[in-house]
Amino acid sequence: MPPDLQSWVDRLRAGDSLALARAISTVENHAPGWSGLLKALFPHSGHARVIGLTGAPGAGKSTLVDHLAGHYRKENRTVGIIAVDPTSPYSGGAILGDRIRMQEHFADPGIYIRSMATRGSLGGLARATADVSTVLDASGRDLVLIETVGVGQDEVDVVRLADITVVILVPGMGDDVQSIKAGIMEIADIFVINKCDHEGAERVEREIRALQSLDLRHDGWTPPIVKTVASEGQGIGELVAAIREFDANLQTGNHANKRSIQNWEARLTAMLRDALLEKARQQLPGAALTRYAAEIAARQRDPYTLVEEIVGKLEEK
Ligand SMILES: Nc1nc2c(ncn2[C@@H]2O[C@H](COP(=O)(O)OP(=O)(O)OP(=O)(O)O)[C@@H](O)[C@H]2O)c(=O)[nH]1
Ligand SMILES: [Mg+2]
Repeated sequence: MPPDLQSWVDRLRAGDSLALARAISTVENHAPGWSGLLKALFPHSGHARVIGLTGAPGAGKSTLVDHLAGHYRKENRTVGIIAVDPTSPYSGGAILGDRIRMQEHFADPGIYIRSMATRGSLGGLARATADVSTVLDASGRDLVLIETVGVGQDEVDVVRLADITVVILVPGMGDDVQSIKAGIMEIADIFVINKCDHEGAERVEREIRALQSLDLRHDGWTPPIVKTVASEGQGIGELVAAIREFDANLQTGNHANKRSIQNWEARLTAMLRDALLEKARQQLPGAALTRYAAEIAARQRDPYTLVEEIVGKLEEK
């Protein structure tokens, strides 16, 4: 390993937050040296618990993350927070709001907070979040909390990489459980009904129970439902306990290992797809895809032969 890379890695692992910030930016932007850095960091990862929290815009994710982080700090555990904020209509304000709310933590080196809004960058949001999570993990953080708005496939992919997935629902807001994608329901290890100070929490609970009776899971775990009023700090202890219990269950009966293998298979597939696509793009002359598309649309060319040709050329090299 080049000596400057080695010293970067050493500083990062010793808790140097500048080295950490630089590493995260490098990895997020695929800046020069990103892959060498991840190769060097990967062997040091795998120790953090990664908790994904997802839910509709404004459901109270940041408020919950804030309380969880505070709780874990009291237990003297270090925390990394990734606020994934890809949905442009909310991002500016939400990130600003998060910043203000999190300000009290800024003085605490045991909490590192990073907002990401990288939709459209190379390889997509899930890839970038996964890599940033690996960097935080390798830096020795005990917990990595990932907040993401649960709306699209990208977000589902983001929380899929977590060890523990918390889905946050709220009463009312036309945000019935039915309208939440089945994909998100399936990946929930723990449900939180936040804003229980509003009316309708029982209805949300009934709807979750009804869906659970369809038995979507294969590991025998029935996701508990935790009711919170995050803005008042109510129910945080229960949420921490639910996370601990799920974690304990995960550690028994090879569940953690199975899940890890499943996650890596998905991640590996995505990495391969990105890398191959990137390679194909590099081999095609600029704007070739647009020109091919025009030819295909005019039926001057068929896409099946074209794809075979492009992939064939990749194989030759
Ligand atoms: N009444 C009530 N308000 C809450 C509760 N939890 C959070 N809020 C408020 O709801 C608003 C949104 O909370 P956030 O924590 O920013 O929600 P979020 O899900 O992170 O929002 P985005 O990141 O913008 O999607 C804030 O004004 C919170 O103070 C709750 O339990 N009850
Ligand atoms: Mg938020």
